[in-house]
Amino acid sequence: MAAWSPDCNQPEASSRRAALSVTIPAVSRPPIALLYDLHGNLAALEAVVAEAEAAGVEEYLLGGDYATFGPWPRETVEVLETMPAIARIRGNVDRWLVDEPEVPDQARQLVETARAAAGEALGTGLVERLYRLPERAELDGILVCHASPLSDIESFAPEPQDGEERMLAGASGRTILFGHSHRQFRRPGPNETELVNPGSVGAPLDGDPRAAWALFEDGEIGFRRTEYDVERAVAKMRSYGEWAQPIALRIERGYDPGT
Ligand SMILES: [Mn+2]
Repeated sequence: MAAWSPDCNQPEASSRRAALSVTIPAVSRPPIALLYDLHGNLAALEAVVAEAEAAGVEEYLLGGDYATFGPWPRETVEVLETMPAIARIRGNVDRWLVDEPEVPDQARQLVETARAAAGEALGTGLVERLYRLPERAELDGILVCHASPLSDIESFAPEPQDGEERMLAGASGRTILFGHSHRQFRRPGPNETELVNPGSVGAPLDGDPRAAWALFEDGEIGFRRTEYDVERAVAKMRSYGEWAQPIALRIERGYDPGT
């Protein structure tokens, strides 16, 4: 028998292993920041990144809707491109840079104007990059999507709704991470899922204008809110003219003035 072969019956060998087990630190990694629905808000992104870095974050999960409907579409995407991302998925407004938007008639004009402004600011290279991002990702068994596993525009409400199981598209027994509604919440979902929405960095719609995001640390998702220079974002948004005023109001108040 080789000299290195383990033998549990030897008290000497087992005490060596016991000593080793306390000197090797537990495997852990830095927390990951979960950022959804940035919508061209560079001021909010900068504040969130500063807070994330202070919390020890070295990697980000980027959940889609990066440029359109915000004050700094190109500058925001340029910063996001430089950030180390463990996953980077596409949101509906990233898809709408190329595809025809699926929106009701009363919203069509604003959406068309905003997507044209974002597309022009980004240029074809960045539009292509955003359009080609994947729709879903995985993070330690968590299913990562933009609005739901089914769709990038149909999403779960803060309170349970009839028929919402359909939006799981067969997913069960796991955490579903999604954004899109710009409302930070978590609750049990159908099929033994946990539904987690970190909220929106660039345009929260739950009445709190502070940037919303989450920190994934030691297997747990913790919600965060970060104060930033809202007035700087509002002033820049107003500078685009009449069409941008509803967007400026929504950034300023943290809810949609039309609802
Ligand atoms: Mn969206």
